[in-house]
Amino acid sequence: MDEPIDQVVSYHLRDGLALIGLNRPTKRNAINDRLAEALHSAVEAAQVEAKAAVIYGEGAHFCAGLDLSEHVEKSLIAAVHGSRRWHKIFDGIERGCIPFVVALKGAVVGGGFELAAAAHVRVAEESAFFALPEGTRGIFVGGGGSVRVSRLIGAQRMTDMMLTGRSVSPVQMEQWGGVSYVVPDGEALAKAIELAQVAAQNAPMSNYAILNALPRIRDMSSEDGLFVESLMSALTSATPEAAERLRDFLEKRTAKLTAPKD
Ligand code: 1HE
Repeated sequence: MDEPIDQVVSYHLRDGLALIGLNRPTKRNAINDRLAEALHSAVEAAQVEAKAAVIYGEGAHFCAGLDLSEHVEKSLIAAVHGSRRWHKIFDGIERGCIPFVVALKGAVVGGGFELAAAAHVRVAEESAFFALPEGTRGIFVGGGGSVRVSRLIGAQRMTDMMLTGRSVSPVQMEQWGGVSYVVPDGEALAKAIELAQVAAQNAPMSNYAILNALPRIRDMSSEDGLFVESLMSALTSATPEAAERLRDFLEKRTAKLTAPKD
């Protein structure tokens, strides 16, 4: 498949990578029900067709969060169902079969930050700004942020962001652990693609373990986590890919690790 899933989300398959674009730039890629469902379809397609995926925003912003114009019309129960639906869609990103890298610029706000937090690697341009203005809007996070964002940057920093509604710079966010890379404007998508290509080369079982075992182990006691780690370690070691890759190293057919350039 290499066509828009819906006009509000673009989907392109390039050399085993799925490129998923939030495509509602006139509304700053705010997530309405239609965009959420189109994103879900794109994520599902990527899990089947690609070895890794990149999510980015069309236009000057990554995502302005929940579409407030649609939300204001919703009944109490529809709002609960809507939030639970976001949880399912974002869980599909976080705990699926392939790595997701997000390329961030402009507004990474509310639900946009929650979406970014569900991905595995975050790259931000210098123009990016992060905010959780739910408090000022009279609502609360509903896309998994109270779990993912608070674990990513710490509950106290998230509390500060929600109480004050302040914007946080990418450099500050990198210091907080919320993003892993800060790049000049215009370069986030290329960097995200480069990182996704690297992750796509890993053994599939290793990537599956990284995506699915790590977040679960984080939620376990130390004792249970170490036990599951041992099982996962043995399982990955028992695959043919591991045998081949270990032999390649021992017989000096792989590049050595080097110190970082920067
Ligand atoms: C929107 C939305 C939106 C823009 N829902 N329509 N999110 C927020 O509180 C962020 C609200 N948005 C903004 O603060 C600004 O729009 C931006 C800083 C992101 C961009 O500013 P700017 O000057 O480039 O654009 P704009 O003129 O403010 O917006 C362009 C259009 O997008 C305009 O519509 P128009 O019909 O007047 O052209 C805006 O109304 C529209 N727009 N953002 C609906 N969010 C699951 S719980 C998650 C809870 C949250 O995500 S809360 C955070 C919500």
